[in-house]
Amino acid sequence: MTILKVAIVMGSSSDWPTMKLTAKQLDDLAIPYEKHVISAHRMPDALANFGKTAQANRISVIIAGAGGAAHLPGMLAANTTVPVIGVPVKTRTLNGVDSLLSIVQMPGGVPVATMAIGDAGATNAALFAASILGVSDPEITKRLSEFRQAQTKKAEESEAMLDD
Ligand code: RP5
Repeated sequence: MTILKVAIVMGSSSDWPTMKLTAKQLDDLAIPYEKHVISAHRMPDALANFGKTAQANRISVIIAGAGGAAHLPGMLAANTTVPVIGVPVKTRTLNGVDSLLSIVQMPGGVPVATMAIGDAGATNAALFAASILGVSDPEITKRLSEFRQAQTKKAEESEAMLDD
């Protein structure tokens, strides 16, 4: 049987307003997911355990959102071969550039697929997960194609809305 579960993991409940967009996009594509708060620096043992058991728990893609010194996605990736998609959460101090650089600059050997800062990244993480899962699930690819077609139609129709 194909394993298709996604895990959304965030470093703090304060990341949820951003990561909620990932959940919404997965809902829209009818992709099942679970969500967890696991802080890399406050819950290091739980983080390692989550990574080490991810495959056995039938998780196919991990989407990890964190802000500031955002080591969560990288440390999850260090503990599993399940693909990890990182979402840099916007911060008040450095606008999320800190989160972005912390996540994107993984040394060679342990990759994290890094999305854009904030809301766009959270939405794209779900869409990227759908692309990964679609490799083995044609139904997900079909729903993803429909999403793209609807998006194209909306963009085409937007021209008619322009003011004089
Ligand atoms: C990170 O620190 C979290 O991912 C969050 O973005 C940031 C702030 O966390 P809180 O202090 O709001 O819990 O670990």
